[in-house]
Order: sequence, then C-alpha cells, then structure tokens
Amino acid sequence: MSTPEKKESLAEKVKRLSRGLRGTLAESLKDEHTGSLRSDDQLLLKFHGMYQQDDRDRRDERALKKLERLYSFMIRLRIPGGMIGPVHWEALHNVAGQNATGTIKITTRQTVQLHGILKSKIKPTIKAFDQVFLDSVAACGDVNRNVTCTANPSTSPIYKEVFSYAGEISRSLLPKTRAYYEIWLDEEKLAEKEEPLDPLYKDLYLPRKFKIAIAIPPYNDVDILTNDIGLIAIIENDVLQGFNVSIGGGLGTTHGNPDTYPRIGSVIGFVPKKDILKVVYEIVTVQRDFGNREDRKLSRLKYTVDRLGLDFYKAEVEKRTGIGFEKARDFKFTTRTDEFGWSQDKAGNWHYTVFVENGRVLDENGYLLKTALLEVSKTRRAVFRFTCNQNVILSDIFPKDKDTIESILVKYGVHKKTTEASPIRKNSIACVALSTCSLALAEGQRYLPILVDKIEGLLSKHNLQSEPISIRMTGCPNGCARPYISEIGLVGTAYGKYNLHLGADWEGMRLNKKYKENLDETAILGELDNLFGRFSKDRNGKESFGDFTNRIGILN
Ligand code: SRM
Ligand code: SF4
Repeated sequence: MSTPEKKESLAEKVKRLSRGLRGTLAESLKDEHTGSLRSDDQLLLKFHGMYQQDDRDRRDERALKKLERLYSFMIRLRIPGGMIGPVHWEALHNVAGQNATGTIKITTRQTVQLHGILKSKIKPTIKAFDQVFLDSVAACGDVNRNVTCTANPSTSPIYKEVFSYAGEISRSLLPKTRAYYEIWLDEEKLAEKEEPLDPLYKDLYLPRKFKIAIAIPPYNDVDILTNDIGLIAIIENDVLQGFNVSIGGGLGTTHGNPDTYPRIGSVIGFVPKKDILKVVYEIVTVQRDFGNREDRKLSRLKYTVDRLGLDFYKAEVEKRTGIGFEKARDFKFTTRTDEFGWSQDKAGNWHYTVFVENGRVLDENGYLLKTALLEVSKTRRAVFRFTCNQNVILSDIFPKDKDTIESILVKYGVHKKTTEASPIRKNSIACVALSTCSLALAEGQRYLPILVDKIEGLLSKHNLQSEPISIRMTGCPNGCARPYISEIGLVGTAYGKYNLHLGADWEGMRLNKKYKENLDETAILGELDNLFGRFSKDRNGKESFGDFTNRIGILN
C-alpha cells in the first residue's frame, strides 16, 4: 500500500513557486486599478517586511458607497538589537510624516513600523530607508525575524560584545535572494540566470515565522523564554563565556483550538561563544526539515519540539554541528521592566529610557513626544535603542552632553511623563489591534491606556498605587504583547470582551493561566477590585501580584 501524499498548503505552494520571493510583486505593484496586491503576492510581501492591511474603522462606510476597502501597507524595519543612530531617526520621522500616518510604532520586538502607506508610496518609503542603510528584509514572513537583545548598555560592561551577536545572527540567517533589491530598489535583475538556491531556506523557507532573542541576566526585558531560540548570556568576571540555549518558546494560540498553546522555552544546555552561530544555524535547519508544513497552526518550533521530544531535537542539532551541548550554567533573572530615566554605564556614558505608552511615538493632545525625539536626533548626541517593552532609550550620551538632552526632555514634558506615570502604566504593553490588524477581535493599544486609568483608581483604593504590576492586552489570542506571561493578561475574544489571565511571575519564567472568560470592562474591574483587596490584605511580605494569584488556589 502506498503512503498517502502530504497535502501542500497554499502558503507552501506560493513559496515554492515564488522564484526567490519575487512572485508577481513587481506587476502587482504597477496595477493602478486597485490599492491592493494579488493575493499570492500579499503572502510574499511579508518576507519583505510588509503587510497589506485596510482601515477597519472605515470598512462599513466604504462598503455602503460600494468602494473597495481602504488598503494600505505596514512596513516593519529589521533592526537587530534595536539600535539606530540619530540620522536614522530623523529619516524615519520624515518618512512617517510624508508617506505614512505620521505615528512611529515601537514594537514588542525592538523595532519600529509605519502604518497607512499607500501602494504608490511603498517604493519611495523603502528607498528613503535605503538611503540611510535601513531595510525591512525578513522583518516578517517564514524566516528568522528581528533578533532582539537586552536593550540598555548599562546592564553590562561587555554589553557591546553581547549586542554584536544580534547583528551577526541576523546576518547569518538572512535570505540570500536579491528580490528585495530588485523589486523595491530597482537593482538590475540577474539576467535570466537563476539565482543559486538559498543554502539555508532552499525554496520552501521555514514552515513558519522564527524568533531569536538574547538576554543579559539579571535582565529579562526581551522575555527570552517566549522565543523559538533564547540565548542567555553567561558572563563570568566580565568575560562573555557563551550562552545557555533555550528552544521552543512561543505564545500564539487560537480560540477554540485545544491543539494550540503558549509554551515557554526549554533550556537545553550551554554553548561556548565560538560555537554559537553554528548551533543557532542548525537549530533553524532542524525546524526547517522537521517542522509541520501542512497545518500552519501547528508549525512553530514549539510544536516540533513537543512532537519529536527535546532529546531528539537536541541530538539532531549535535549531529549536524558536531558540537555537544554542555550542562547549562547557573543564571538568574530579577526583572523584565525597563530602567526608566537616567542610567550610567561603567565607561561613564549616560542612557535615558523614555516611557512611550504602548510604543506610539506621535504628537498628541499637547504632548509633543515626536517633536522632542526629533530635536534630540538633531543634536546628533544620542543614539536610539528600542526595547521589547515598547520604549526607547536615548543612549550612548557623553557626560558633557547629558544636560543638553535633559533640557529637551524637560522642555517637552517627556521627563515629567516618564517620571510621573504610575508603575502599572509603565509596565503595560498593548498590541496594535484595531484599526489596522486584520486579525483583531477587540481593541489593544487604543483601549489599554483608558482601562489603566480605571485600574489606577482601584490600586489607589487598596493602597497599592506603587505596585509595578505587569499588565498586557492583545486584541486576539496571537499574543503579540506577550499577555500569557504577564501578571494580568487580557486577551481579546470579541469587541469589548477579554479573557483574564493571572499568575505569571515577575521575572518571565512562568506562564499565567486563564482565570475568567469573555469579561467586559465592568467585569474586569470588578474582578481586579476584589483581587487587589485580597492582595493588599493577604500577601506574603513583598510577594508580587502574579505570585499571589498563583499561590491562593484560584487558578486550576
Ligand atoms: Fe504579532 C501576527 C503585530 C509581536 C505573535 N502580529 C501579527 C500581525 C502581523 C497580524 C497579521 O498577521 O496580519 C500584526 C500586525 C498588526 C499591525 O497592524 O501592525 C502583528 N506582532 C505585532 C506587533 C507589531 C505588536 C506590537 O504592537 O508591538 C509586534 C511586532 C514585533 C516585531 O517587530 O517583529 C508583534 N507577535 C508578536 C509577538 C511578541 C514577540 O515576538 O515577542 C508574538 C508572540 C510570540 C510568538 O511569536 O509566539 C506575536 N503575531 C503573532 C502571531 C501568532 C503566531 C503563532 O505562533 O501562532 C500572529 C499570527 C500569525 O502569525 O499567523 C501575529
Ligand atoms: Fe493583531 Fe492579535 Fe497581534 Fe494584536 S495580538 S496585533 S490583534 S494579531
């Protein structure tokens, strides 16, 4: 009896036939009859760091007028380790104003994205970025995405060395196709000659998106264990020895599909720094060869690991690299929050972490954050480092320039906002959700600040206003704000309704659990009021809210 043929999914077919991610993107782009791209090209577009979207707030109005949806594009930059210079920021500021909505969105993976770019403005936008050596290659799609790294240089005297691995890993895992340069930057085509097959991605690329992060203990600002690969820097006597490696982290789930689940990464051993690039590369090839290519809901590395077993996965990587994993070294995380305001590194340079609520940089309601950051960039005296908590660090400032930067932050009220925002607000993260995300079931970044206003009132009522409780909200179960690893997680189920998750720890080593389903605002506030009351009375010493809700037996 012959074995049944595996069914090729549409995504796999589109990738296979794409001629190195080119598809018919160039032709689609020229079609002036629609603001949209052909459907296969929309899929390929992601590998170039872009998404086709439409303004969901205007769908009904446009449908009534029999107009096509108001299509536009989101472009996400690839910024390994999240650092750009002042010249880049100024360019970004200008492009955001000229070609996009004006808002610069700092994402939960330490990069930025612009929304609302019309089809005709894609090429000019990519060209403007290219002029300052920024690109969006592989910022999305079934490839390795932006490599993140602990953001603040004052975390370690050898920060620069650890940070450099983000760039090296990103480069070693970039797709080799020149499609991006041909389509968006008019690079001359490679005659009719076929490009050589990509040695890593072949013609099918990975089964699904792939994410890598680097953390410098005790800081876990990158939420290391939520990544497909987590590299935990092991530093002894100020010398980088290598990395503990975790595999199989990932958060996306689907409501009503019990086969999907969030998973935190498993630490499988220690690798000396000289071998780390090779080991990372082969962890990716094992996922490429063994990952599920039939069901995209079950194709992330976490499912491959659970299907094959950790021991098998590890042995396969050892076989391919010829390098054995050593026993994992001791490490300890103590925090995931950003260190707001000024911090100084061992070399004496200064870094100022600006609080950016939900990563949205814009001038709004008299608060001129975007203008302030432009003015900082124009001094050329600070670089910009994005954090996975959606904030920005004005960084690498010489002592002689500190006052100049501070005076700008004071003038525009940025220092006041950063100092005076409540601890819970500074520990809040929301995903984009409506109106651009096509997968959103509920609001994210437009609603969380309003809800936090009300939660602040409850915390004050119970004398808990100084508690830095982490709260994260997403408009759907995909988990873009990492809500499954926060002390209070709110996961959208329908417009105005959220599942309430509780019980994750402060350090990012334990997932939370679903406590109640489909709560509206009144019900969320009612539950929190009750829990905060119990917390203020019954907590053990300095116990965190997450540890408290995990301990008292309310979560199954
Ligand atoms: Fe995400 C899909 C936004 C971080 C899990 N994510 C999307 C899309 C592209 C929707 C889509 O596919 O059409 C969202 C675009 C919204 C918009 O309008 O801009 C989107 N994700 C984001 C960002 C911008 C959220 C934010 O507000 O910061 C983050 C961009 C990060 C970056 O710079 O690369 C973002 N997404 C994450 C994270 C957090 C992380 O990586 O640390 C996760 C959970 C971790 C993980 O991957 O498991 C995440 N996004 C997803 C998923 C679920 C994947 C899964 O395994 O099931 C999807 C849906 C999908 O891939 O099918 C998704
Ligand atoms: Fe969109 Fe869902 Fe991600 Fe939020 S969590 S940005 S709603 S995909």
